[in-house]
Amino acid sequence: MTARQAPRVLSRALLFFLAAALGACAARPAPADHRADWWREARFGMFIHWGLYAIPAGEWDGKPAPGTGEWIMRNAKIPVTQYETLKDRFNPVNFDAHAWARLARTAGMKYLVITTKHHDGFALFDSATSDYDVMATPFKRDIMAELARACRDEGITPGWYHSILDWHHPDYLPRVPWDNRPASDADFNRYTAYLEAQVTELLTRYGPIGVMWFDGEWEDHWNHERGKHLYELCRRLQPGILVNNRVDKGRNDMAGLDREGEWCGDFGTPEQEVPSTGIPGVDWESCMTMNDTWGFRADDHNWKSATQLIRTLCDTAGKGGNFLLNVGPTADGRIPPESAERLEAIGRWMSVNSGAIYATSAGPFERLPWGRCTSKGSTLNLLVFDRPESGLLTVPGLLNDPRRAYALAEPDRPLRTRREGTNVIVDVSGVGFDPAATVIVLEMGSKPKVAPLAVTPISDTNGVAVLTPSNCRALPATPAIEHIEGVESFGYWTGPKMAARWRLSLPPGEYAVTAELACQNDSAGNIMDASFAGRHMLAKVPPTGSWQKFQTARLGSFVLTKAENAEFCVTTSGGKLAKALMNLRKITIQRVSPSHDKESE
Ligand code: FHN
Repeated sequence: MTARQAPRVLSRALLFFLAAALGACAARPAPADHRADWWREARFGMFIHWGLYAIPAGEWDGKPAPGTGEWIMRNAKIPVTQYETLKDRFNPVNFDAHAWARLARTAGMKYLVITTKHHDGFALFDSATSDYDVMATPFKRDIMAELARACRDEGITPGWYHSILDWHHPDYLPRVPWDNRPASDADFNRYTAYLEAQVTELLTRYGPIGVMWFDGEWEDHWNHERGKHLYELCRRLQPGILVNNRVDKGRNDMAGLDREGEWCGDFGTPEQEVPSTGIPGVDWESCMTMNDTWGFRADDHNWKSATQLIRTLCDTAGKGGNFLLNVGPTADGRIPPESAERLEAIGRWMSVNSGAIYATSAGPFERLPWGRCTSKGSTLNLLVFDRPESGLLTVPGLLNDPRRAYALAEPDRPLRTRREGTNVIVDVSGVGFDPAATVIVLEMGSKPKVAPLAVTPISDTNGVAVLTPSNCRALPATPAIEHIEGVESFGYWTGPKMAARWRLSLPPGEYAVTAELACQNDSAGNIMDASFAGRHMLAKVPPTGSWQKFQTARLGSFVLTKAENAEFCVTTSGGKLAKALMNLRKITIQRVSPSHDKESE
């Protein structure tokens, strides 16, 4: 812990203990709070989206419905009374809780989070508070009870997903647009009591639960006060439980980490993406589908490969986060074969390499050209995606020498290493490479010392530097990187301290700076601060019509009288930010006229 972090961690620990004493929710489990130890060590879990929506499986009235399978009620505009008749057809005769838990275990997953109720309001457990549950179906078996038991038999920690949003319950607000039940009959306090009653059932009837994974917190009737009350309920019922940040209102949309401020929830929940950097001291878990849908769609064949999924696991662990990988079972209770095949392949990889994933922390490198890295004490696990053609693996910026190097799959065969300046070179020519990722272990014997990322040089030929998310520094507080029309851009820029940074070396000259940015009109007007080598350019972010409509804006200019090797940084000026700063696709720095270098005069 650096001195800079100490006050923050100390205050967080103090906050946590104060909060625990007062029954308030803490923003994050302080390091002294060991609730999350098992979860941090687990690194890998199974997400299961299962419910009535698996019956239509993405099709309604003979037509494919837009969107993901579990949203069919909303996306196909199915009236409540029509959708709820699906319960009369829910009879998953092939459901085998032990087979599901065993598949998770053999894949190397340590916990499992299943939808106890999704947005459609249907409960997969025997709820005393509702007739809209699994006991009202031909199946008449409590799925949560069977799965909790099977998880424990297989050594998997059970977790519950539960949706705050509910398109079925008459007291939930807002109504979905085509729901003609009068909103005046709804009482959202009564709905909140119902929600808390079901959560109480889930946390008092099925034994110890590892995680309460809330979702659907984004609509307006749900607020911080309700989220805080729900978080405290979960902690009262099971003090050791972890509750995700979607219990409250602090989530930064799909980027998943919290906006500034003290919000309830023990970990951030990036969705369908991995944050560009890990954030020291923040617990987060990326949840992801194997194809494009959470709930089963018969027509979704866009499966990610096992290699992609293994590399995503390496990416999340390498940045100090967890990976929650989804399966969407069919209506009759089967895990789709494409999902099972991928999980078995991941399991084969984990059977050799789990030591580089479980109980690890983020690696010390900002970026690695050939893969990722996790650390465990003074040991580095290099997760190599791309085999070096020369047979020599360059570990950039590693300033102290490893005591021993070997492939995790061949621990008895030491690998030769040597030093080249600030780099360590490992001879991996004889290593049998796994096409997904090969783990090369460096036993350092002491804390690894790593030099800052090498400078990213500007192109000297035409005096233009183009700064993008792909060549930015991977530092904490970097905004999330999303893809808009297939192009990377910084997004969810909602934190006043968020900043995009690049290493640049520029020769003397006068430079004009422009930005390709997008900003929804109601968020425009914040002041961005672009700086390089002590020169600051302040510019008001213009409205461009939407977060997807990019335009080029002039930021200003600066003069260098001598060559400068420094950081180019874009952030919010003065730390004052309303809503979000902008989406930023690139910064262009154009030399408009050379000027003399004083040293050369
Ligand atoms: O709307 C849900 C969606 O159906 C799915 O459950 C994902 C999984 O994290 N969460 C919400 C979308 O962010």
